[in-house]
Amino acid sequence: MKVVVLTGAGISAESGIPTFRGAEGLWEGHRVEEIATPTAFQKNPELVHQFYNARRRHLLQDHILPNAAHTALADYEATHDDEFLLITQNVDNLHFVAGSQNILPMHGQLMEAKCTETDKVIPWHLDLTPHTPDPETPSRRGRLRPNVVWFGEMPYGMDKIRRAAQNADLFLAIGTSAVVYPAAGIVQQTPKNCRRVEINLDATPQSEVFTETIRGLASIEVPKFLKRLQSEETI
Ligand code: BJW
Repeated sequence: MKVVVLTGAGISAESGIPTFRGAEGLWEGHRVEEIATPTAFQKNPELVHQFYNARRRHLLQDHILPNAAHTALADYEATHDDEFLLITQNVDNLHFVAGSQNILPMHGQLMEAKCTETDKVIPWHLDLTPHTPDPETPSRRGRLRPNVVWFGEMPYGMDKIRRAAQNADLFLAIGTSAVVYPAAGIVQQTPKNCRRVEINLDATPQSEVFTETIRGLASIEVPKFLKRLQSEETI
């Protein structure tokens, strides 16, 4: 059984990382749609860097750890003997820390920086400013920006995502509001006979496309669902 999982901010909420569109989804009064754009970065790079510096520092705290949902996905993948792809919209590294292997971070990673001249990506754990040079650009004109995908930019891995979705037997969406495209449209690319399961606290604009909807906390419902799936697979 070929499994494709799509995760969003809801899976990391119980690890202490705020979601984008929840009650506490504003950052200093700004909506993510106002900050996560190339235009915002051009107009006010200090503000955009502050947003990502704060989130990077938050993620680096010792108490920010994967929760039972991240761990259950890593454990399931470790025993699964067919294709498994974990697509995450999250820029946190909690799936990596949990031990998942085949991860596609389609909106990039907070712990990486990208050169504005060469697009080369390097690991990065420190604060950035509009003047932080790329240590590796020969021209010395390159500056570093967070390696995250802003509105209007192309997410990573779209070809791989499309191929995996088109071949999926099971598509599992966890903790995503399904309002940001192209991620929200991946479920529509799965074949007719694909089992499509949504785990979320609330209904989403895509809920009707799923064959099963499970309402509840990811930390409870993901381990429960994957355990059920494993017992179905062994029958
Ligand atoms: C729980 C829970 C718990 C809570 N347990 N559940 C008009 C129409 C359609 C599309 C467009 C349009 N105008 C423009 C567009 C395109 C645009 C877009 O989608 N805009 C919409 C806002 C309308 N998209 C783009 O620009 C993308 N690029 C693009 O389209 O390129 C062209 C292209 C064309 C064709 C093919 C391919 C490409 C780029 C989008 C980049 C998004 N970037 C961000 C920021 C990343 C960096 C950062 O982190 O700062 O990505 S925005 C932000 O939203 C972030 C997230 O990954 C993304 C999705 O949010 P997510 O994860 O769903 O979080 P929330 O907060 O929205 O939802 C949390 C959910 O969890 C909720 O449902 C809760 O109920 C649930 N939950 N706790 C279970 N404990």
